[in-house]
Amino acid sequence: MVHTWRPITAVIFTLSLMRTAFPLGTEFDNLNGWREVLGELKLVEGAAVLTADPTKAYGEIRSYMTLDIEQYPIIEMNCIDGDYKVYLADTHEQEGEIQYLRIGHKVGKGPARFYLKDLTPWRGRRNVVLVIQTQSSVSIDYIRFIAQGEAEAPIHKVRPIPRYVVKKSSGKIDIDGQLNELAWKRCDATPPIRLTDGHLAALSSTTAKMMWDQDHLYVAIQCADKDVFGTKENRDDNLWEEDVVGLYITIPNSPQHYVEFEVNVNNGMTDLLNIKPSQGLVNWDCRGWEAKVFVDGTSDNRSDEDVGWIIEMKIPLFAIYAQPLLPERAKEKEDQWQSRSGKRLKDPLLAFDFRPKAGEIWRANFVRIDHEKGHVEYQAWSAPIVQGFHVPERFGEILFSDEIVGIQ
Ligand SMILES: [Ca+2]
Ligand SMILES: [Ca+2]
Ligand SMILES: [Ca+2]
Ligand SMILES: [Ca+2]
Repeated sequence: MVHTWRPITAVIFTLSLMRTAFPLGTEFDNLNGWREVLGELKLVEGAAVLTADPTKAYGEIRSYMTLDIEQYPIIEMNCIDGDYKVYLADTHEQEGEIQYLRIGHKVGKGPARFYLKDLTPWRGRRNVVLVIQTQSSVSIDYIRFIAQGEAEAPIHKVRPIPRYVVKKSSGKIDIDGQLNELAWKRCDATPPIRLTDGHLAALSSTTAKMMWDQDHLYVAIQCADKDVFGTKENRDDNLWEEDVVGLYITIPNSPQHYVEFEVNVNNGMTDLLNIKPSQGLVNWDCRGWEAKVFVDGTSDNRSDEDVGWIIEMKIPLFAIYAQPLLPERAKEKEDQWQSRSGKRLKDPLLAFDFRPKAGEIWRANFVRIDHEKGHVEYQAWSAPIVQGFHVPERFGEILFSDEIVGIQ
């Protein structure tokens, strides 16, 4: 029987909207009959979401599985009934300028390993995708990534949830995009946040700080950025289509509801109330939210080299804890109150104090989408690991402390 190879790229594993690298030991199984599998394949421990679409031609797919080729020197596959070729492709350049590196060819069924040799010119590339070209009859049983010398590759560990201690501000904070207040100088920053898989360091560094006082949460985010990019500037624009930073906050007793604040380089501000993951009510506006952006560079010239941008903001705590979905929380409090007093209140949200207490933990995440001359990077303080940013169960923890910044 004479086989004919299908035109380039029978299957590419893609992740829509974001790039992800799969941790060592990640194994894709249940790929039998992958022709029909167009939906999601969830991997163990939430490592990633895999979407296989063998019908699509290469150029139609806009985002790809990213491989860290330093980390995965061996690709092991099992092919049930046919031949296949395996390539690496570099998609860093504009579409149409994709480079291929053929790394293996297997004829006939059975498992095979592909050793990534002579990768010198490919090292350090960050847009490497895995391309598997098959004949029409092939089924892939599994694909795994194994480190050289580690045939028994350890199952990856899910990134732990980070915690940030939010201390009290030691003085007045002017929301002017300058972090020259003593309190900011004394306030600890997060380590540079990583790509959304939680493993790869970001090209453009992002760090965040938070403080609070009786009524407000203060947030400072510092973004290194050689290509500060943004055209949008109106309230509630789709800022996530350009350079943007975001902050998600959820509160106790309301785990699936969270507020979202987005700010871009032109001081565009977008706020939403998410009633469940990715269902944001953009009409929700946070009264009293202030944000000021300082850009060290030019957001209207992409040919020069910029330094970065800073976001300083102040969020009224009331607007978060009294957001419209909180009546459940208020009802709980009111029921307790009624059982003691025998009365009911007209507006329990106003009557009870929902401010965070010292020792209380809320959930939050800082995220960033960074465009840099055609390359897009998705970053998160607490790695969502699965697709997209809207994974409230993966938000980090912010612990409200009575301690004042800079005072031990
Ligand atoms: Ca300031
Ligand atoms: Ca809004
Ligand atoms: Ca610029
Ligand atoms: Ca940028």
